[in-house]
Amino acid sequence: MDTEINTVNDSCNSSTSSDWRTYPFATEPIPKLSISDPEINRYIAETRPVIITDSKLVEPALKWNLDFLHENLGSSTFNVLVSKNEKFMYYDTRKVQRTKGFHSDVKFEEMKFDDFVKRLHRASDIEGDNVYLQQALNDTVGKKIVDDFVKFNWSWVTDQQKRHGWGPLTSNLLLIAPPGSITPAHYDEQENFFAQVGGQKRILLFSPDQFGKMYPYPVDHPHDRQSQVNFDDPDYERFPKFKEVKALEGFINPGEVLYIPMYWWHHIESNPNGKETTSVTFWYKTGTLPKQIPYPLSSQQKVSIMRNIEKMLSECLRNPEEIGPLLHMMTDGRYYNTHNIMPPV
Ligand code: QVQ
Ligand code: ZN
Repeated sequence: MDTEINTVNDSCNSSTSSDWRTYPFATEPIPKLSISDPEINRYIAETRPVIITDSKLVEPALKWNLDFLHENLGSSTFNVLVSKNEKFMYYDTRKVQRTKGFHSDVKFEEMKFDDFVKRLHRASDIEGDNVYLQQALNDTVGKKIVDDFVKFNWSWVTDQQKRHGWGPLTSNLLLIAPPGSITPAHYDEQENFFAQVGGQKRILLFSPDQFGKMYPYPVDHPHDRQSQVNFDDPDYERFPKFKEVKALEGFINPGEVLYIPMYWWHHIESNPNGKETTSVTFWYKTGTLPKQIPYPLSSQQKVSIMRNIEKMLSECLRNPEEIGPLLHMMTDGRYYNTHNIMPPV
C-alpha cells in the first residue's frame, strides 16, 4: 500500500486542511514529544529531528498577530521575498553575476510593515504578487517586542546550546507567510529551533544521507543548498534517485518547536486553508570540531567535505563548466565503490 501523504488522523500529527499537496514519496511522522520527556535531549544529541510541545520557548510571542506587530515592530523597512507564485526559493544574490542565464520568480524587496500587510492581504486578488516577510529580529523593533523577546525561554534554549556544544546564536528570523506558501527543499549549515507562533505549517524533512537523492544545485550556483527537484513534477530523467527518497512529515502549531538539525533538508508549507503563518527561528552555528574525528564519518561531515571540494575546484578552475568534466575524469572508470572494483561488465 503506498504511504500517501494525507491528513493522518493521529492527533499529534494531524492537520485540519485536506488541501495539502500530495507528493510521490513515502513519509513517516516526525516524533512529537513534550519538553518534559528526557528523550528530547537524546534526539538533539543524535541530530535527529523532533517536535517539542509546551516548551514556552516563544510563549510571549503567541499574541503577535498582524495588528500587534504593526503597532510594535517599528517603522523601519523589512526584508520581504516577492514571488510570482506560491514558492519562495531563496537565492544568494552575490552569486547571480557569475551564473549565466540565472532566472528566478522571486525577488527581494525592502518594505514598511504597512505595505507588507497590504500586499499580504491583496495577494489573493493580484496574481503573481505573493509576499513573504523574512526579517532577522534586531534592535530596531519596538519596546513591547523587546519585552516579549527577553521573556522567551532563553534558559531552556541556552541549556540546549551548551549541552550539545553548539556555537553562538547567529539570528532569530521573524517569518510571516501567506496561506499556501511553500519554501522548497533545502538544507542550512546551522542548527535550528524553528518555533511556530501563528497558524499551522507542514514540514517535510529529508536526512543528510539522502544528499545523492536530492540533487542540490552546485555550491557556486545562486541556489546553493537548494534541491533542483520540483516536487510537483519531478524530472526523473535528470533526477532518477529522487524516486527513492524517504521523508519525515510533521505539522507544527503555535507554541510548538521543531528541531531541524544542521544539513537536514526541509520543505515547509503554510496551511493553504489557514490565515497567514508566523514563525521565529533560532539559528546556532555548529560547535568546534572534536580533536579526534570519529570514523566512519557522518553524512553531515561528508556533505561538508563535498562542499569544500566544490568550493576549491570553483576557486581553482574559475570556470563552472570545467568542474563537472574534471570530476568525471577523476572518477569515471577509476572510482566505483569502496574497493575501486569496476562495475560488473
Ligand atoms: C519557512 C529555516 C523556513 C521558512 C523560510 C525560511 C526558513 C528556513 O518557510 O517556514 O528556518 O531554516 O529555511
Ligand atoms: Zn532553512
